[in-house]
Amino acid sequence: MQNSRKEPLKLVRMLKLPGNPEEHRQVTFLELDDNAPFAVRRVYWIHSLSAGEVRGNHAHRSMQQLLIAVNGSFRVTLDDGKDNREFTLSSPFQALWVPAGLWRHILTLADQSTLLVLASTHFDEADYIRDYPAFLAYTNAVVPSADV
Ligand code: T46
Repeated sequence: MQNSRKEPLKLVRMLKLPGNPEEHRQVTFLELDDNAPFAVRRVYWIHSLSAGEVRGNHAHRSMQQLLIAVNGSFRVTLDDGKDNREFTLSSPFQALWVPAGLWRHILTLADQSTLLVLASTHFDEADYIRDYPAFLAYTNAVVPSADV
């Protein structure tokens, strides 16, 4: 099993991306074979965001993601139905790996923020759980697995 549904909150990682952080000729890159924890099938970006704007408020059944604040900053809260962890995304040199099975709440902290998302699957509305009580029922129904 590629992505344990048992304790996905423990799998969350902030990855440091390679690049040139010097003031001139700044660049960040991600060699997909080496730096991505899954095969990337889709890329999208959420842009023109204003401070205080909230995105997310849903979970994915199977999709994994890397979240990168290419501009501005975000507070990302990940919730497994029992516990939660908060992360601040404020540098293009960071990527937050979000495994499947976590409720995400994404608060924009600065005007004109842009969040780049690398996803493990094509778009499929059936992969979303957009209702929190339904998410809690889903997490409680997960059969414990020894796989990671
Ligand atoms: C996520 C967070 C971080 C598509 O048709 N195709 C796509 O690839 C995407 C990403 C969205 N859509 C449609 C689905 C909705 O009707 O665009 C509309 C807005 O999407 P949503 O309300 O899900 O937007 P966010 O910003 O709350 O969530 C998005 C992603 O959907 C989601 O996977 O984890 O970014």
